[in-house]
Amino acid sequence: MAIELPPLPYSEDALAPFISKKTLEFHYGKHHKSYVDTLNKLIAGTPYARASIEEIIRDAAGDESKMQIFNNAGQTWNHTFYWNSMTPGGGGKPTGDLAKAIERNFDGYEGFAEQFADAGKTQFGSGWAWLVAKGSQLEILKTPNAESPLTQKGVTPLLTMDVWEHAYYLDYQNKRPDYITAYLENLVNWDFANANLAKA
Ligand code: MN3
Repeated sequence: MAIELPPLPYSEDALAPFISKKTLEFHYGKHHKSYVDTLNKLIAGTPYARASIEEIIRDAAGDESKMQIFNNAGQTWNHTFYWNSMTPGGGGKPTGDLAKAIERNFDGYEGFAEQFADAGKTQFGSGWAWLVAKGSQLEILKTPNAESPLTQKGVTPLLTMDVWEHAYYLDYQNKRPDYITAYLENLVNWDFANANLAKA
C-alpha cells in the first residue's frame, strides 16, 4: 500500500491571480509529487510500507536515522493540509465557531491576522505557519522545514501556510509579506479550519 498523492481540491488555475497556475503546476505537480515518490522509495519493504502517513511522521520524529523518511513524510502531509487550507474565493474574516474562538483568543480577527502574518514573516528560511487548537485555546505556531504540530501532544492543526520560497517565488519573488497578505485576504478556507476545530 503506497502513500498516494491526493488530487488537488481545485484546478491548478483556481487560486489565480493570488497563486498562479504556474506555481501550482510546480508546487503540486513537482514538489509535492516528489516528496510522495521519494517517501515511497524510502519505505518500500520496511514496516512503514503498511503505516499511515500520520503514523510514519509520529514514529520517525526525532530519530536521526529516520530523518529522510521524516522529512519526506512531513512534507507529504503538510502539503496536502496546505492545499485544503486554501479555497478559491476564500480569505477574510472567519465564520462559524472559529469566528467566536478567534475573537476570544486573539482579541479579534485583526489580532489573529497580525500574529499569523508575523509567524509567517519571521519563520527564518523554509517552513510553515499554523493555526492550531490546544485544549480549548487557539494558538499560532511556526515550524521549520518539514516539521508540523502533528508531533506535539494535544495539538490539533486547523490551518497552515507554506512559507518555503517555492510557495511564492514565481508570483511574488522575494516579497513573502505580499504572499502572506494574499493568503489571508483571498485564500484561507475557513470551512476546512472549522471542520478541523470540530474534531479537536
Ligand atoms: Mn511547499
